[in-house]
Amino acid sequence: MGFFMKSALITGITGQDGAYLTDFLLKKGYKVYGIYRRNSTPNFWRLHALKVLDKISLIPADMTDMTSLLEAVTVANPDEIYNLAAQSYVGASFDQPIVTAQVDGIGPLMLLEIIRSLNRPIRFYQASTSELYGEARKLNQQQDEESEFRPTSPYATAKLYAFHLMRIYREAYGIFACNGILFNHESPLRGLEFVTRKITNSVARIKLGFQKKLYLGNMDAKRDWGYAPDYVEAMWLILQQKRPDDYVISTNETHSVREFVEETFRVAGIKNWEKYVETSETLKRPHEVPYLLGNNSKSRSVLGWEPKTRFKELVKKMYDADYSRWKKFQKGEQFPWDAFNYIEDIDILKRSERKPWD
Ligand code: NDP
Ligand code: GDR
Repeated sequence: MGFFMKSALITGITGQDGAYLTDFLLKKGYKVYGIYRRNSTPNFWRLHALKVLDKISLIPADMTDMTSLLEAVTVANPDEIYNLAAQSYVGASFDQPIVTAQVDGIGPLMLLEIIRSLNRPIRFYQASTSELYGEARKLNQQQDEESEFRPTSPYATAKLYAFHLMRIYREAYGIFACNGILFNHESPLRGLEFVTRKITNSVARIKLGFQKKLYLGNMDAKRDWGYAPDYVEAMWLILQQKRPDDYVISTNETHSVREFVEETFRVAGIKNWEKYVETSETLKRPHEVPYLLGNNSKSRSVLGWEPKTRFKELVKKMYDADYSRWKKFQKGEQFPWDAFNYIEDIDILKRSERKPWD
């Protein structure tokens, strides 16, 4: 271990961004610690896929449990904390608003309080989100650090609470706390419930004959989709600046869910995509964010960051990865735990479908 080796503590290390950030920080020479939740089934497939599981130290802790968080920070004694842990699925936040508020809102507060009480110069990155903009009053405009926040979900509301805490703790106590306002970012390691991965996984299955239809909700929603490995670099850059601040991280391009579907079927070489896609009312959200388009001028000029991967390349990377997982399964080479479409195969009743007596 080098004398000047920096250390980082990552919450949410088992998630998409946690895995890529781990890989990135290890390559920068960091000692990486991560907190993980005790589950009945281990959930390390992403860390395993990136071959980093044996290079990190894991500490059991939960974002709703102050004692375990304090233990994690004390044991890791980090120079930097990246708070990526969250109930991150917007749709689920309507079903579980209270746990979402605890994990996504109170969780970051507990970490800030720990830093304050330990009185150590720990730099803190908070995973803020373009969902904060919500239903903007000014339609179809780019969003930057100065744009208005009008959240439309319990998820975004909890994240907004945490967003303001970062500013307050840096102004009140001088803590180096920063928000990365990241627009959607995707990858082959994205969770299957998110629309991009649901689409690429389903189209790969359709191509190979494992699935007949793809069911979607609102196909008109527009998102500024980037590539997760590009975005974790921005998280790190945000904590390397002289002063703590907040930054938008985006590609400055927007596409609809329909365009994502069209492009995936095109890459798969399947014509007449409409034959395979149906929309379902039950997959629509009680309240929607219709349009997201970032303006990353500040991060370009201050951080020197820019996205490397564009929309078409992103779709292709994701589709190719899912196709190859299912192809290996077809050849009997491996069971695709990382592509198993449990959401399609399991009957999960949404709150709106349930009768009060169910
Ligand atoms: P994921 O859903 O892939 O990962 C979430 C992580 O949080 C998982 O490691 C999960 O653990 C962990 N977690 C959830 N609840 C708890 C808890 N109670 N205690 C401890 N850990 C918990 O999210 P992403 O990697 O995509 O996103 C990372 C962060 O960035 C999140 O905060 C998200 O809200 C935010 N964000 C993401 C964007 C995106 O497009 N990906 C855009 C903007 C913001 P487990 O594996 O056990 O479930
Ligand atoms: P989002 O991502 O809500 O933007 O949050 P998601 O991929 O879930 O939805 C994007 C858009 O697609 C529409 N949609 C569907 N979404 C899902 N999941 N499943 C469907 O079948 C479907 N059909 C249409 C949605 O309504 C929505 O408009 C992600 C998360 O990573 C957050 O944690 C993060 O903060 C934001 O991105 C930025």
